[in-house]
Amino acid sequence: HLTPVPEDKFTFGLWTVGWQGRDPFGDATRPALDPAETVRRLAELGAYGVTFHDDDLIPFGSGEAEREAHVKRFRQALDETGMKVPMATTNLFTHPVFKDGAFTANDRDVRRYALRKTLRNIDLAVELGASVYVAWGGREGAESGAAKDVRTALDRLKEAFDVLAEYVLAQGLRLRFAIEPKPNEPRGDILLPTVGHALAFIERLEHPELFGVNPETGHEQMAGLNFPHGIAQALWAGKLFHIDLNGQSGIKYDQDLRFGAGDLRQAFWLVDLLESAGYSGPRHFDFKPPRTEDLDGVWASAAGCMRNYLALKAKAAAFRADPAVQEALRAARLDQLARPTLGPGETVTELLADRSAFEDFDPEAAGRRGMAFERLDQLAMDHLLGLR
Ligand code: GLT
Ligand code: MN
Ligand code: MN
Ligand code: MN
Repeated sequence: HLTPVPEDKFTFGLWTVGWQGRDPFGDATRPALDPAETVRRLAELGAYGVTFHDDDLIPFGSGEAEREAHVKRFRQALDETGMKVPMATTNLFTHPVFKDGAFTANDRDVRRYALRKTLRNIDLAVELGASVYVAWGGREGAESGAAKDVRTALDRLKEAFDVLAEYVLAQGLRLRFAIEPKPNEPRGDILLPTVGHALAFIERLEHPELFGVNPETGHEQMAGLNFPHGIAQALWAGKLFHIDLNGQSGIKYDQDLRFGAGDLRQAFWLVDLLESAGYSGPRHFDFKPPRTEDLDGVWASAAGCMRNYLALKAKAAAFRADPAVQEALRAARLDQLARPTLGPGETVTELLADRSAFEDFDPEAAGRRGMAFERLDQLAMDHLLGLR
């Protein structure tokens, strides 16, 4: 059960294993990877598909003929291996033209260029079979107060997404957008910093039904947030269109560790949640094999992401199936949480008339009841540590 197969729906960004290890303090430590080769290696490891930024596949500034050749080579590798492309996205952050953002750059010509770059790659994404288009606004933000009028910038961000939605609808494309939040890095502060900000923003768009979120483990944790809770709210809202799985150890720079590294307990609860909720989308890894690794280390890191997911999936299933856990869940009254607070058809007038809800209720006695959460959580720990 620890050997990945395409049915597990594991996907990787070309930019993940392809990361050459350039960071703010050091040069690349690894050679560039050929996208077609990446497709083959990931297929051998048991992945289901790959995702890409326009510039991962077609180097920025390529001419038409070059562009065609890159796409052709990539498509050949996909056809040979059966690998899918469920998602694609736009690089709106590497080139200096995007130093002040793309859809919210103060310069209007930059914003128009960003829209054109995105529309161009949407056409390619759909041709390659993608049904989700990710929008990570890494440079939509600021380092200082007066530099960005945030309310106006949000108007421009809405405008951009409304234009993209209009395009998709007019062309009859089967494509939905997933907005990826991140609190900071590379900008000092980024717009739509968390899942919650993104969910609220989406409701202001002209076509909210076409927009969901692509939360990334480490990004929520950089803001000190509980990732499984954010994912649960996205699922609850019907907005988990995609997910970026990786690892992070607390509030610090974006570590992009392989999935399962970093906060292992949150990883466990996340897998438990995705699997019990019946999430059917790709399990997409957006990680960076540390720059200490050579190419063997890169593939070991990619394999580790999938192995850890499968291991946690087995652990979560065993946890849920354990009779002691089921009893502990009852003792913790999860079944009561599942019961609506008012009876079927009960009105607020009837609640007001119910003496047992107030006049005869004993808050002191209720306050003395233990919730039995510690025993339940220790059972989870025992499963995670292989003690059960
Ligand atoms: C970049 C970023 C990721 C985003 C990618 C999509 S690119 O690597 O750090 O979190 O998901 O643009
Ligand atoms: Mn990501
Ligand atoms: Mn990240
Ligand atoms: Mn990343």
